[in-house]
Amino acid sequence: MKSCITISLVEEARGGPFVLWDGLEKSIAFAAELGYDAVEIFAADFAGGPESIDAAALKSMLDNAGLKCAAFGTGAGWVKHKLQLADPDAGRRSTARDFVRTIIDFAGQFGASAIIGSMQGPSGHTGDLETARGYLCEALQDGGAHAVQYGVPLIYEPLNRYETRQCCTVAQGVSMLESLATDNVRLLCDLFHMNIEESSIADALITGGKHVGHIHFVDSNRRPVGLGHMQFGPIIAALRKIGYDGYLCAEAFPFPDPHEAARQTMRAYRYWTGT
Ligand code: LER
Ligand code: MN
Repeated sequence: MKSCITISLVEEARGGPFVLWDGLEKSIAFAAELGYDAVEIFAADFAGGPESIDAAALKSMLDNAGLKCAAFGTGAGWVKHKLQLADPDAGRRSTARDFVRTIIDFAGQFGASAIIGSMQGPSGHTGDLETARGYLCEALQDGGAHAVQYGVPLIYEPLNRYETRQCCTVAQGVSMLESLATDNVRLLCDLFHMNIEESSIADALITGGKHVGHIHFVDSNRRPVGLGHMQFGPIIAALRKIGYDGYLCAEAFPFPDPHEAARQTMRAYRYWTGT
């Protein structure tokens, strides 16, 4: 398993569960200094607007630091533009899919995946559940097929019930993924959401099996690993049992501050993985 840490560039997401907030250059250098393998980036724009990431500059920052980019979040589509993939309005749905495709294309240059989290449709979306689920499946098929050209999967994240009415458990995620026309979508298992929704986090990871593609590594209270009451022994054992070799990515509140949260997660990562 490999270590990873989140960087947010989206001011509107302040207060959210992202660890580093100090811009790409400083955040990447700090992650490298602590020995992280990769970063996950939450950005507002990928298509050349004023808040857009410069791909060439990012590449050279990552190369200089010896870091990989594991994934890019798509949630700014919701946070900034109120776009979501299950919007009842066909035009808005199509704009939401285009936004996701832009991120898949951007991420592809880095061998990284795009993550569908809050873009799946929040808890308050209108319309009936089955229709909303159908729209989500269409979008995942579209995005999963689009990502094939980059040799990476699209990543789908079940969220807790207060954030979505789509999939809240790993089992629901597995059965949705198995119904898709593409096999290029994997699950993001966020331990914070799982702590709310699953009867056993370890058993749920076993259920996820080969579908597990990314982990948000965080404690029960969404603080960095070690600062809550999550039982990590069985979780790590379950990940080993399913042969998971992807990232354990710190997506946690920057508590008590971003740098200490990053250090705490790295200490916990080393402890639990024995590295
Ligand atoms: C939101 O709760 C979350 O976990 C993020 O990873 C998805 O946008
Ligand atoms: Mn998450």
